[in-house]
Amino acid sequence: MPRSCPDSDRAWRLVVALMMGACGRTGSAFDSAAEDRCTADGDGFFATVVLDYEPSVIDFAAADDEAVDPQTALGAPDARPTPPLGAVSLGEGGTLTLGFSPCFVGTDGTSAPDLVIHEFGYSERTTVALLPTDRTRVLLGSVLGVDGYVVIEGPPDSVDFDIDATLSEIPPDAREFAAVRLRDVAEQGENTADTPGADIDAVEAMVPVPQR
Ligand SMILES: [Ca+2]
Ligand SMILES: [Ca+2]
Repeated sequence: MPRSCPDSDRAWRLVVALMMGACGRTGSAFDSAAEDRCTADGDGFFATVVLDYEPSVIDFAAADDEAVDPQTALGAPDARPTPPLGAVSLGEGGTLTLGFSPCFVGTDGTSAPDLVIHEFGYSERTTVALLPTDRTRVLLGSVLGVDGYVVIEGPPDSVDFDIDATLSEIPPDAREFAAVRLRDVAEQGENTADTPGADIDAVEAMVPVPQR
């Protein structure tokens, strides 16, 4: 399917939408309620909003409605072995982009995981990329991809990502992101016709910080 605009434009539109949402609620960049909620207390903070969902360009007969409902990737893990599954299928090579309003994704500055992907069913590889905030976008230099995202690496088949390790060359204060994009790595993993690609149950930010 042809894209209506380049990936970099799409990324920037998401940042603008996120910032407008924050200002619309509060009328200011800071939100005291957000400061209360976006606190790293060890429990993590789960994605709250779907920003984009583009499953495989190849249509598939979904196992159930929830298998193609990106809302099932929000909140705490709740996937089940029988329908409704509570997890969304990316399709072969598909993408899912999630936000964490009223928080941004931060890091703890140590080797502890900062982001955890809760996948359901067979483990299928995904590429994880982070959308900078309006503030951090200009601080990232060469780690920022042409599509406006920063790809982060983890051990093969890992679900825990230490953003600090991947971005050690940029200042800790610049390691703050507005959204997480997951892209299924096509042509690997189990062949599951009605739930193709990675099946995402939840995405957890271990260090949520108030939007600013
Ligand atoms: Ca870390
Ligand atoms: Ca879920």
